Amino acid sequence: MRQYLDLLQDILDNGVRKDDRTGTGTLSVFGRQFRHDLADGFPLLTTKKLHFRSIANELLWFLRGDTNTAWLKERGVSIWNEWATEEGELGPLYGAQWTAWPTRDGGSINQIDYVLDCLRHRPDSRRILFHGWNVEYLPDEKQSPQDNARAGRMALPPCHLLYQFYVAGDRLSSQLYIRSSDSFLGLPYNMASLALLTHMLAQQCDLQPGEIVITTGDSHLYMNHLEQVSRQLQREPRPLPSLHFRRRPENLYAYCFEDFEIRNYDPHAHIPAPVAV
Ligand code: THF
Repeated sequence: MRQYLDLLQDILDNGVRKDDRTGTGTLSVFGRQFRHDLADGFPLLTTKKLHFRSIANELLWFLRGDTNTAWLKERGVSIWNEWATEEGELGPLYGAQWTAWPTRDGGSINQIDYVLDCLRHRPDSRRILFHGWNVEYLPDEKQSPQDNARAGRMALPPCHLLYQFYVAGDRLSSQLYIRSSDSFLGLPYNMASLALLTHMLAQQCDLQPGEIVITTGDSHLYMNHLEQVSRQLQREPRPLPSLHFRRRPENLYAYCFEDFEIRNYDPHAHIPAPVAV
């Protein structure tokens, strides 16, 4: 995960001071990419302890098509609370667009099923992707996340929005485009989440996990994360953990947190940082 630390250093060295929607202020660079071969281990950061329970349950929640925080709360996951209404509603973001993109006839399209079908029957396709940027449901930028959710719009526009898959031989690779990358808090989550999804799709489609590629647009560090970033950069990365499945669920939607086992995760201590809302 040297490349992740190199990106943090790159932003510190080359970042331009920019204001942002949350009023926190950032250092920002534009357009970066890094890759990781899943054969070299599961990309869960070792230079600070990450909450794999939050990462895995968030992905399962997306795959449920769920956009209410209640299911996450039952599992002790609080990472979406700040943007939700009192009823836990977030509007039609991630999970809704992934599994139930609304169609003009009042129906919906499950983009994840489309990806599964491609991987099984047309693995050479150059169209194996799903997308979260449904312009009709983007928030009104003048309103709060909660008011947008109440009006049936997304509380936040998707940050990680385009997922593309690629099969060569029996190896499944994936690439994720992140338009706005909170590089200290969000990016480590996105990286582990993409890796987990790639492992799950590979297990379901009888493929081997290949590489993950992450491409970031506005790649920033919040001004109130800089001290934490310096602390992290002083740490030496440790060997990566590995991911094992305890069973093969009958389909992609039947996984639960207990199906995943992270072995040999020996990170440096967690570094707390405030999330910009
Ligand atoms: N907004 C901002 N400013 N950054 C983000 O990364 C982000 N997201 C999602 C939506 N809006 C965002 C929410 N994802 C944490 C991690 C991911 C989040 C939100 C918050 C966070 O605070 N992580 C802590 C631990 C918290 C926990 O696990 O309980 C950490 O130290 O990693 C990115 O998609």
